[in-house]
Amino acid sequence: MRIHRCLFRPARALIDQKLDFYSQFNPSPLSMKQFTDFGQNATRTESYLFLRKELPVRLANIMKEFSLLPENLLLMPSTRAVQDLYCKSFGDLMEFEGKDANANLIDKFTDALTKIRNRHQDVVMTMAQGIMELKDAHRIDNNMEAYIQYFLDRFYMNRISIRMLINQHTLLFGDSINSHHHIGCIDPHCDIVRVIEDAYSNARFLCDQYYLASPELVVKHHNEHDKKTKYIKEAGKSADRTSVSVVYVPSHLYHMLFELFKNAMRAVVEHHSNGDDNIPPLEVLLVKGTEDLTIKLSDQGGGIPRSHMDLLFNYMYSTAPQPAASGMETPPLAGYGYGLPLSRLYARYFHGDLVLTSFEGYGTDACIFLKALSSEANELLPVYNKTCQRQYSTPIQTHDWSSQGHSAMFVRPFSTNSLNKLHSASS
Ligand code: P4A
Repeated sequence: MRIHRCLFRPARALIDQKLDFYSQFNPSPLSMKQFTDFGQNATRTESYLFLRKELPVRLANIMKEFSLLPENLLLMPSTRAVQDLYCKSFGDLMEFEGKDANANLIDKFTDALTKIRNRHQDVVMTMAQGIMELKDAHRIDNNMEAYIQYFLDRFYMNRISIRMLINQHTLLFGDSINSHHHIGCIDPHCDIVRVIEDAYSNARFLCDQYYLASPELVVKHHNEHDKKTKYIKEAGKSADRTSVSVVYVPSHLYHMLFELFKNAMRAVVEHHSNGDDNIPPLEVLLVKGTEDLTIKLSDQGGGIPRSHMDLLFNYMYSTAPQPAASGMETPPLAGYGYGLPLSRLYARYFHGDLVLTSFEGYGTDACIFLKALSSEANELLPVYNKTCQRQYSTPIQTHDWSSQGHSAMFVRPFSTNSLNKLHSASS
């Protein structure tokens, strides 16, 4: 169970020992409310003391899990490069272990975090590269594919969480001027309609450029929960626009919506490309209940067969050579990147979800669910433990349903995704 070669640090053995130590701790998930309270009240010393332990814990948890991947994959140059990055960053953080907080040291710590964030900028692409290297070199069986799917969901979720922690610290305590009313990267009054319109208009721009046509947008919202007084005040400020707001990271929401709008536009425009009929609009329904905030995006893009649904979230299936690398023009709405699986992770990160329901022959509904209450929006984090270790040594279930059907559902019965299992296992 070694972590492959840490090129940059002479003290390999020491790093391995520290990894063993920090991986014994479970990550401490924070709620959105804790993030905002912390952001408003904590000192940079408190932030330093928390992160000095929490970041190594989160890194160590995922690095140990990384090393459980099939050896074939770990031997690929790109996968090794990613492991080396993690090793280096973990080593950087070890420099601060046990050192007393003083202004100078915390400055250095903040710089180190910025360096780590930049160093890991391209990790998603490099991992995808590693998968392509594996595809080229080896046949990938169903087990291997399941391990990789399970791992990448957890690896990217861990990455999202680490970047969130780093961003909070650097935005709150770094040199940059903190923008208006935001708390780090959190908007305590994230205006959902504004983000919807923003994502729509940017996706529409790409769509118009490529197809010379795009669907209109109709937003319906229903705000049962927010106080009527606030409702009226905001409506008075800007004509007929009412607001639905939530404590959230606008960039995460934008990422999800932009992805869903691109997919919907592509499906709708291609489905109605005969030119005869008009392009039907995209419809968004926005609802804030007492527990959930729901954003439903409905399109009439013809939908996709049920048997195809799982593939939309499958990393192996979605890992294809980048068109840009081959010198061809990049189709701007080209999907099948990691757009959907990563968007679903963003939704799940704070205990929400992203669900697609398609009606083949008609269109697709994409729903984003978010927690309406910041006290319930806890980070969902992968934990390195016995249950997780077992995933990498247990072959996928053999069929206990007849498997002559052509539905992907029955190719690998009921193992659509790992996070569902995680939810049901812990409850
Ligand atoms: N029908 N429905 C969708 C797609 C088709 C769809 C589609 C052909 C498939 C691949 C793709 C983009 C669209 C949709 C909304 C979604 C997802 C898929 O959120 O209408 O490239 C990624």
